[in-house]
Parts: sequence; C-alpha cells; structure tokens
Amino acid sequence: MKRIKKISYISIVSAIICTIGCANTVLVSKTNNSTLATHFKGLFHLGAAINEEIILGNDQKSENIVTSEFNSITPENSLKWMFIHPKPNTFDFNTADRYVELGLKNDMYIVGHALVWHNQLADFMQNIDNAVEMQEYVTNHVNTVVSRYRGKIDAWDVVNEAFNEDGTLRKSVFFHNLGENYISDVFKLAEKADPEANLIYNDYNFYKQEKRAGILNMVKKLKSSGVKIDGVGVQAHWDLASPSLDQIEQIILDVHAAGVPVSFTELDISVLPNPWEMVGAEVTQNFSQFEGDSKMSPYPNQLPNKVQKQLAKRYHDIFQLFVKHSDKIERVTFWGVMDKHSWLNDWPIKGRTNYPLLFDRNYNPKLAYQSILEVETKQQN
Ligand code: 9MR
Repeated sequence: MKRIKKISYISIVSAIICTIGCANTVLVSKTNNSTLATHFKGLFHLGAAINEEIILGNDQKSENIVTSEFNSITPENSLKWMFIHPKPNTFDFNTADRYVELGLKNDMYIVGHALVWHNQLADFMQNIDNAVEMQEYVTNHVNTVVSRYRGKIDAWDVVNEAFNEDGTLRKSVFFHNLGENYISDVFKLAEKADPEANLIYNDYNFYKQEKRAGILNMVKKLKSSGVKIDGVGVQAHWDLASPSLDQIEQIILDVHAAGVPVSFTELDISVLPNPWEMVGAEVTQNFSQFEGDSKMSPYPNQLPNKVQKQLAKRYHDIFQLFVKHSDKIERVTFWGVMDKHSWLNDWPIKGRTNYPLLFDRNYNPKLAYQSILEVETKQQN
C-alpha cells in the first residue's frame, strides 16, 4: 500500500519537474523510494503537526501522508490548555487520547504541545490574581496531563513562548502570579510526573540575538541548578529570505553551546509579502486593515513556478544545514501537512492563500518535497 502511494508521489513530482524544467541543479529527479522520515533516519526525527480532523480520522488523505512520510507528530491545537482543561476541575481527554493512540499505533515519536503557554489558555486562568490559586492550578494541570501520558508522550513543550523579543521574561499571567521561578518549577513538576520524557523549552524568533541570549541564559541556569531540561525548541516560522542561513546556523551553534540539543519544532516558510518585515509568531498581532488587499495575497489560484522553485531551494538549503549539524539536532517538525490547512493562510492577515508546506492543496508533494529528498545525507540508505 505504502509503496504504491510512494510511486504515485514520484510520478507526480517528476511530472512537475518536467513541466517547469530541470535547469536548476538542485532539482535533479529522484530515483530511490525514500520517504522524508527514512531519508533522514539516524540523523533526526521528521515530524508534522496534525490538526483535529487528522487526529479524529476525518482527513484520511492527510493521515496517509503523515503515517507514510513522518515518524513524529505534534498536536497543532488539541493538547492546549483551553481544550484539555477548560474548567478548574474539568479535563477533556477525548481528542488527546486519540492523538496519542495514533502515534502509538504507528510507532511515532509523540510530542505534547504545550503545557504552560499564555495563549489558548482556559478562560478561568486568564485573570487569576493570587499566587496560591495559580500554583494549585498549574500543579494540577501538569501532574494530570503529563501523568496520563507517562511513557507514551516522548517529549513535552513544557513552557512555550515565555520570553519577550528583548530577552526579558514575558509578563504573562504565570509570571504575574508566580514570579520568574515559575519556569523552573514547571520543569520540575513535569519531570516528577514523567521522569523519562524529554522536556523542552519552545519559542520563536531565536534568530534575534537578544531574545536568544535571554532564553539560553535561562537554559544554562536551569541546567546548573540541576533542573532537568532536555532541549530547546526553535519554532522556525520563517520566510523565503529570513532568517539567513548564517543566522540559522548561529542558532544551532548557540543552543548546542548551552548544552542541549535543538529541535526545529514548527517549521514553515511563508511565500507571501511581509512589508512590515514582521516575522515570528506573535499570534495577537492584528492586521485586519489589509484583509482582501490583493497585493498582500498575490497568488490566490496557484504558486508561480518561479516562486515554487524559490521555496524548493530555500527548503533544500535549510535541510542541507540541518544535515551538516545533525549531531546537534534532535527533530525537525513541519507546522502542518498541506498548504490548505496552514495557519499562515490566516496570519498575520486573514483569508490569504499561502504555500508554506511540502504538500499542495490537492495533497500532492510539491517541488519543495522533492528538493528535501535530494539533500545528501551522511548516512544514505
Ligand atoms: O497553528 C495553530 C493555530 O491553529 C492556532 O489558531 C494558533 C492560536 O494561537 O496557534 C497555532 O499554533 C501556534 C503554536 O501552538 C505555538 N507557536 C506558534 C504557532 C502558530 O501561531
């Protein structure tokens, strides 16, 4: 079954290549039957974030791609606090349980995303102004959720996006109530609930030197005080030009120097205009005045070949760098499976048509998929 699917991918990809020409030396046609996961096997896990439709079995085509191409999954939304713990004493594990089952059934590296994050938090948590109450809720949340999946979820994004762009701590509701030690306390709670799980700090805009330094100082402090932290998650919501390869390499080197492996946890490449030079993933930013502006969504029907090739080259270059530093990289996860479902169609401007992933709106692999498979690995099968 899988083999048949793979052959059809290859013929589609070859057809695309023939249509647009093979002049670009990067895009030599593929001859072996690798999947993304097998191609990078032994170097790093290859993952995808999956939405609720996939988890619940309502999008069989995406599920087939996920189970044949990837060996790791992250829940795009389904394990976030607002869904899993909506009221003080109410937990809802229906979708989360299905997510974990899917990962176990397919022998995947299962990621939990995310335990403590100021966004997509339950309403009851938003306005707490009492340290004791906050501590009780956080303790209960981490204990209950992590213990439930002990031995099943392999890695947790324990704390997500706790830093400002200048490297200071974000004044979130957690910081407000618990002070700066809340991060180390949450890591300790997570370790207690599942001593074997990989515990990750996850954030965006690591290419900004000040932010990176703030985060990595925290990582070093945790490590030197004996708190278990097993890695840093670099979200990697990038575009065609930024960050530069040098900047990405510096991220890898600096995280490694802080003493932990790096995972690229939310990789996608926007191809749409970004006139404010705004990158990263601050989800509260609002640019509604640009909605419906065709200059801001120039490819409503299809991605021109020229841009398709730019995207493929960009992914190729990035994966070449990942292979070069594979000894420092644990996992690379795409933030979604196919373009139609990407959050980038609605951020930072709603209703655009973006093309950031490896599979197009018809579930077919794009040139970018092919270009990644053409990256030479040190341990080719
Ligand atoms: O992809 C997620 C999207 O469906 C949600 O609407 C959004 C709400 O905050 O969160 C998106 O995922 C975010 C992830 O959980 C954390 N890093 C930034 C991601 C993109 O916003």
